[in-house]
This record gives sequence, C-alpha cells and structure tokens, in this order.
Amino acid sequence: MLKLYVYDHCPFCVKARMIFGLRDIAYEPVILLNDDEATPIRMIGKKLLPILEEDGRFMGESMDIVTRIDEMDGAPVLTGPVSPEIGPWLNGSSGPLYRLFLPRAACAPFPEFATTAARAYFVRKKEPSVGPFSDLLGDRSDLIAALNSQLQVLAPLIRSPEAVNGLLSTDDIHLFAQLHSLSLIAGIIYPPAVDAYRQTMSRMSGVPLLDNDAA
Ligand SMILES: N[C@@H](CCC(=O)N[C@@H](CS)C(=O)NCC(=O)O)C(=O)O
Repeated sequence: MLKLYVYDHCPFCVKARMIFGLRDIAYEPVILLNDDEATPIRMIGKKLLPILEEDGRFMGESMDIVTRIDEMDGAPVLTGPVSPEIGPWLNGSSGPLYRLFLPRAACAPFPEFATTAARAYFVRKKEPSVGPFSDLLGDRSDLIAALNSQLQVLAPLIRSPEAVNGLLSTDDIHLFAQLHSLSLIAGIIYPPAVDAYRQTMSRMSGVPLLDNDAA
C-alpha cells in the first residue's frame, strides 16, 4: 500500500492527496506531529511534507508525487492545458491568503497539532513570515476584502466546476490547494462559480474543505 505522510493543514500535502482521489488510487495517509523532525529527515533528509513511501523508497516534493501517481498504470487524468491566467491569479492572492490562513491554522483542531509542543512549534516557525498572529486574528476586513475581490476575478476564469480550464490539469491541483486553505477563513464570499468549483473538486479529489473550522 502506498503511504503518504502529510499535515492536514498543508497546501502542498493537499496537492499530493488530490491526485490519489482524482485517479481513484488507494493509499494510507499518515499524519505526523508538526514537531516531529526526525521522521521526515530520516526519509528525505529534510523536514518537509508531503512524502510518498512506495516499496520502502521515499519521495518528497508535492508536484513530483502528483506526476508519479498520475502516471501510474498509464492512465493520467491531468491531461489538459494550463492557462496563462491561473498562475498569476494564484500569485496575486497568496499574500493576503496566507497572512490570514497561518494564524487560523495555528488555532484549528488539526491532528498534527495534537500536542501543545507540536502547536507551539508551528507558531514559532510560521509567525516570523507574516508578523504577530494576534494582529491577524482581529478585524482584518482589509485583507478579507482583498480576497473577496480576487474571487470576483477568478469566477469568470472557471470554465467548468470539474476542471478550471475545461479539462483537468495541474492548474486544478494548485487552485484547489489554495481554495482549500481559503476555506479556513471566515467572511469569504464565494461567487457561485467558485463555490461550485471548490465543492466539486473536493468531492472528486476526496479532500474535505475546512469550512467547518473557519474562523
Ligand atoms: N516544495 C515542497 C514544499 C513543501 C512544504 O513547504 N511543506 C511544508 C508544510 S506546508 C513543511 O513541511 N514545512 C516544514 C514545517 O512546517 O516545519 C513541496 O511542494 O512539497
């Protein structure tokens, strides 16, 4: 059985989880504690997830894992073209998104934060990249408004709820992973096309959204 080592909150891990669902390939997800440095370092020499374990061999890098699983048995599903508009959209929205996402992730009931030490490790490691989490957990209607207007730009780019460009492609992997992170943020207004897309992609990939823990 293929094993995939992940953190539930991690957008790169979402990318790797998605391809198993899209390809309907069984795997065993293993969620590591966030402060477990020894396990990933033993496997790939770095403290980074996701990691795929296949026949005792280990592979890091989410998109390498996506390619490996998609190519299995010669039946790839990510066969569509990428759009010149999706990459820039992802870059344009990732700033406000991860400033709001990281402090919320630090408070959410993810299994990788099952111990106080694991949660504290995440805060210590991520807070320097966005500034004090306390500032980002208060009223940040400025950042919410920026994300809501980005979603208005995204809506007309979605050609189908089953594939952003009409045929599944790596754009769907990157876009859904970002919308998965977004689902932890309360106050986001989803245009109908974006909502249909994220719900459909969640069902197709088997990766649940985080709406129930949104804050
Ligand atoms: N380029 C890597 C990036 C993976 C990555 O940044 N993973 C983060 C979690 S989202 C990680 O494990 N960081 C180490 C840590 O949080 O301590 C990939 O695409 O797989």
